[in-house]
Amino acid sequence: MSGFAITLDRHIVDQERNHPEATGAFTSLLTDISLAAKIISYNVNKAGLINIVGKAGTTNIHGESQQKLDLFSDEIMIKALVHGGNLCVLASEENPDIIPVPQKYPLGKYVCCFDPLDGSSNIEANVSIGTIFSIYTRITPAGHPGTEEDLLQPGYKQICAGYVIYGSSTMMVYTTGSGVYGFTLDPTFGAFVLSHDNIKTPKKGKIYSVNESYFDYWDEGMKNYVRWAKKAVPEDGRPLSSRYIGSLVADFHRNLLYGGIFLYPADNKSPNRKKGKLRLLYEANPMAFIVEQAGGRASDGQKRILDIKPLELHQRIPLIIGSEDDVKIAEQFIQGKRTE
Ligand code: AHM
Ligand code: MG
Repeated sequence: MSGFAITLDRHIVDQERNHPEATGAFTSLLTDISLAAKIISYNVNKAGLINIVGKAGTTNIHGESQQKLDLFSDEIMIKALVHGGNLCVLASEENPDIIPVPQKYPLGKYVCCFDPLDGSSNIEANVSIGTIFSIYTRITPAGHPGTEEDLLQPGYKQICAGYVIYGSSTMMVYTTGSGVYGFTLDPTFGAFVLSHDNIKTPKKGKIYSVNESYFDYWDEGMKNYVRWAKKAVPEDGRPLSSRYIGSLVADFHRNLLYGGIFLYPADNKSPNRKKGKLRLLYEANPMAFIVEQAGGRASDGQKRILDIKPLELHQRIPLIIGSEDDVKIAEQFIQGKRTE
């Protein structure tokens, strides 16, 4: 290897240097997130060996059964992030309410939303899962605890978003609004090392990722899009290939690198799925920020995800995300502007 490996810590410092007003708090916050990621990664890797897989016997606000590793990861994220004096309030997919910073710690100017362990229903099958996070600057006055208002900002106000994928290797992918960078955890010395510089997603892909078992519950536009995607028209690259892991971080990461589209639309399977399944704050917004920075596109089928003003912490949103051309075509079908 020529030169010195670029570690995540070094990369973050370089990014912060581009902002003369920066105080180092942002670097410190991302370092805390990467520490939590290493601890979660270590435990995910040895999950089968210790009594940490399986259901915890509780459900979250969405009525979904919580896994022991969900709760463990949630606790690790909170403990790693609240002590540093960088945050004023947090929100997690696994917690019904906002998470205040305990009084014994100083308050900071940032706000963090996260999904501690996305795709956790796949844990026992050893499928890749991940942690997703999103950072904003507070909008309420400094010196007081942050409020829900700080957390309910539209996605375009994110100053940073990222995910950690616990796969065949552990990777962190993040953006601060000037490109997308991927770092692989080198287990020999415990550092994330730059492995994917300035990631750009292909303008058009060959993959569509969707849980097609909900086909009968979709509206006609969505059905027409999937009919179109699977139709054999070799001259325009169809049929697209179907790939669906059922773990957003893994499906998104593959499509980001190879090109393609991921869809989790609304369906009428049950009343709480009228806006899809995925959450705006913890899943859609961070992934939308990343994909746009990589040259892709994200919408709910009608509007850009990043322009949507959240109304509640656990708001669900249909998510159509990936290569620009593919997402544009899906939007045309969903909006009824084309049927074939
Ligand atoms: P989770 O946050 O409870 O893990 O749920 C989100 C996951 C995503 O990772 C994935 O894209 C989706 O749920 C899969 O849902 P389905 O099983 O309905 O296809
Ligand atoms: Mg999730």
